[in-house]
Amino acid sequence: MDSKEKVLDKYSSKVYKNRKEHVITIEEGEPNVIQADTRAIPGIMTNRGCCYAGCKGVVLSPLKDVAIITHGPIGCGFYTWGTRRHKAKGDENTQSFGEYCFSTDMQETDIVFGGEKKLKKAIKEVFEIFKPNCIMICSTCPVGLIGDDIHAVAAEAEELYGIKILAFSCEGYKGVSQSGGHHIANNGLMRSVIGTGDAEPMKYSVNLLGEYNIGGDGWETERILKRIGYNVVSVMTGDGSYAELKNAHTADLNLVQCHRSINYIAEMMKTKYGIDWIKVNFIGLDGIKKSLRDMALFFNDPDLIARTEAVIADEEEEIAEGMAHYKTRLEGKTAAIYVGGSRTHHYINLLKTLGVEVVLAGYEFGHRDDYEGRDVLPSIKRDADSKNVESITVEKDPENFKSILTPERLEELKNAGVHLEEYNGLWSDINDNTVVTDDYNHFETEEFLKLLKPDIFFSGIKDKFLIQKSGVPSRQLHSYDYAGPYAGFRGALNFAKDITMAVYTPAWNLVEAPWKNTPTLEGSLGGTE
Ligand code: CFM
Repeated sequence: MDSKEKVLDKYSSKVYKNRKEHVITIEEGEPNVIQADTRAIPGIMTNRGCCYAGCKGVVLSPLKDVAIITHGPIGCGFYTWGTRRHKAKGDENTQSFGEYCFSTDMQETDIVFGGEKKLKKAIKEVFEIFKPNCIMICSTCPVGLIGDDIHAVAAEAEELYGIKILAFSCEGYKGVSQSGGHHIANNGLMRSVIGTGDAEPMKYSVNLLGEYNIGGDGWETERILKRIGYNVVSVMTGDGSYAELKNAHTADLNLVQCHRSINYIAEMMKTKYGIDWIKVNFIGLDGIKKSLRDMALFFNDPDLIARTEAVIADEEEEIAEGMAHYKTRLEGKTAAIYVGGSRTHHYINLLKTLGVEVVLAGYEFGHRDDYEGRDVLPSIKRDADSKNVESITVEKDPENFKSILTPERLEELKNAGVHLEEYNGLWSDINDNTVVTDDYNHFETEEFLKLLKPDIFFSGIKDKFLIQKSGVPSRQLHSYDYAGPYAGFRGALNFAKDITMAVYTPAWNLVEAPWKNTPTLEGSLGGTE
């Protein structure tokens, strides 16, 4: 392989001017500034999702006891039906609508004459058939364009049926899934759901924020937390529920798994309820161990600390042999990893454990703080594009506010390496000389495949096939290609097994494209004339 410098030189000559600041090589001792969180370029085959995808698909859908009605043409509802694999299970106390897809299925006549009537009818139908405790309405592009007032419909229906009905104006065109969609959904939950429950506070209680239970990740994380003795009040939002989320304000500590989608909610809960947050990572052995130890130190109970160590030792032993085996197969391989706004960071420590070097990394829609760390936040100038991002302010809730750490304890924690309300970003995970691209496109994917020749590519669903067909195996880290869980100790072993199979089965590299061997028409014996 060419040296990294040469690689980027070659690449730079082809890169468009407006992309130059989005593509950098990490250099030791340099500030490593990257351009991020800008709008997708019109006409480009972007890997990103839309505002509706971020609101309905990412944040709200995993709330299992909520019937979510997509107000719009059927395609939007259909595309967000089951594809993300945020698993959910109901029980005798909790309804689960995870298998359903509710939509108003707008037609041309609704676009011309207005869709509010149809929406009212849909709410009535859902209420009468399913009797949910909460209905949410998510609007798609045409709804915003024709001006249906979904909020008025929701308010009227709430009164009529006596259940919670919330509306989200998350029309796809408002922006990228994260910039528009996550914020609209999360802010709605902060405003109307969190803090409305009356459960009693529990000991060692935590909320798991930014964990969406893709392929069962959240279940594996919860299994470990419960084994140690934590009470998980709510998960926001993987296999989560409206019923649990109402009591999220009673937790002692917020654990932030996906920084991109939820950091501002953690901050708001700190302001409003005094709940501290720590950045955790339950993917990869180093990440899990650091997270569990930080949590134990936060609660500072000798029993909890001892149980944490015992569980770590036990879980690690269970997978040790398998991990060592897969490491022998993977050591020295190279990987490219490019996911939405957090997972690139989540997986790098796991890849390192398996001896895999990351040569190309990036996010679809991470912000500069996801790359460079939260210290950079004050210096980020929000541009005109960010006016689409809804932001709300909250105030201290005198009834529910608590502060469980003394200033002395805070200092002790800092000295022990437990940093509350902090995150150092992707830079702290990756090696010098790694190439990083923000919001990369198909053209760049092809270029990097040729230049960096990774052994495996962790991609999204849109770029996956292009990569596979070029002969490089791709595992996509959004829905895990029907596999998982990858979180926790057992998940690490699943991951090691799956990527070993992928690396040693580069199927498209083993076949010759039929047209490469087909004789030209002139030389063909089988011509039709
Ligand atoms: Fe957070 Fe996610 Fe991600 Fe995200 Fe996503 Fe996802 Fe993702 Mo797909 S909330 S930022 S908007 S970790 S759906 S579970 S995998 S792009 S890296």
